[in-house]
Amino acid sequence: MNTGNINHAFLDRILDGSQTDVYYHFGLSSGDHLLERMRRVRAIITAGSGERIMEFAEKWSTLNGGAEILDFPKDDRFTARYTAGILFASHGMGMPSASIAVQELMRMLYFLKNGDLEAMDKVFWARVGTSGGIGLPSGSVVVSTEGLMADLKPYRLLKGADGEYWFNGRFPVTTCQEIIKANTDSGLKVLSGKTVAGNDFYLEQFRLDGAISFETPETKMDWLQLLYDNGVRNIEMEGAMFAGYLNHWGFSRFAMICATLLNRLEGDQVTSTPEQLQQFSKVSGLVLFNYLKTFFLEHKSKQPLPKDRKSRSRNQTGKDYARPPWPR
Ligand code: R2B
Ligand code: URA
Repeated sequence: MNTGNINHAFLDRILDGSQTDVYYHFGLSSGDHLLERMRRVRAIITAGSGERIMEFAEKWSTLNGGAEILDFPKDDRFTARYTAGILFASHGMGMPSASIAVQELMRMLYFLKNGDLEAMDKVFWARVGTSGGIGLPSGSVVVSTEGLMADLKPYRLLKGADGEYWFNGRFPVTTCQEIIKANTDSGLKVLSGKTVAGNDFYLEQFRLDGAISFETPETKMDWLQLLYDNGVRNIEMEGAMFAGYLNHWGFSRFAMICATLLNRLEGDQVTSTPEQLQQFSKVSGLVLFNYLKTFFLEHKSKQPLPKDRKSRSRNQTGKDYARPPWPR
């Protein structure tokens, strides 16, 4: 973990109880009893839609002998569920929305792990989603090696009138390889490649079918070809930020797994039937679960869960924190 990039000034005050943190978009605060039941979290799985999150949580619960599913109190912005060591959370569409989810999830995780950076680094993060493929048959699954923006540069944000904040969009190589390996015998088409995140489904993905269009068939094809030649295999709307923030904090295990809904070299509109779309969206979930089953289910007995509830941990400021006082 990269302690210099963690906002200790704010987050440590939550640990020592001098302040409560409000995870506003999830409808929860650090004083909520619900969090106390999530201390053993080992993975944070995100996806765009709340419906998928509920499906994932149901499936993981079933695989864990019907483990209890904890509901978050609010779901008008994001939907979140916790079951059997995994926190599942939706993030909506696009980097502005997903960045809110990722920041609040990180704040929760810091609190849940008592600021213990070693324990936090053991947590696996993933985004599972859909995308437009480049030169791939629909239903292929891309495990991203790097998230870039439409100009093939990493994620950045405006720093007021004073320049930009830049992030590193690379996904950890080992995790990407492990996911692909866990799916070798699945019969699914799973491959690695770079991913571009557009800030608009239409303009920044060079579509010709938006209500605004600045491109011609030639400029669109030139852009798609440029992406392909640079190793990009799919286009979505969150990956550059997702990798950028997790790298910033220094996590070592995170991934993005996206199914392709169409081949952008053949068109812009998503014309698949609802049944096909459901199948495409299902395959990225299958790829994720084949990995989760390998690393979080089958290895369970070999990797005892940390005894979070009783732990005292030393954070990077060197201060020893007792478990903070929350209502029981
Ligand atoms: C993939 O699909 C959504 C747009 O339809 C967006 O959230 C994304 O990244
Ligand atoms: N999601 C995207 O962002 N783009 C596509 O083309 C398909 C899904």
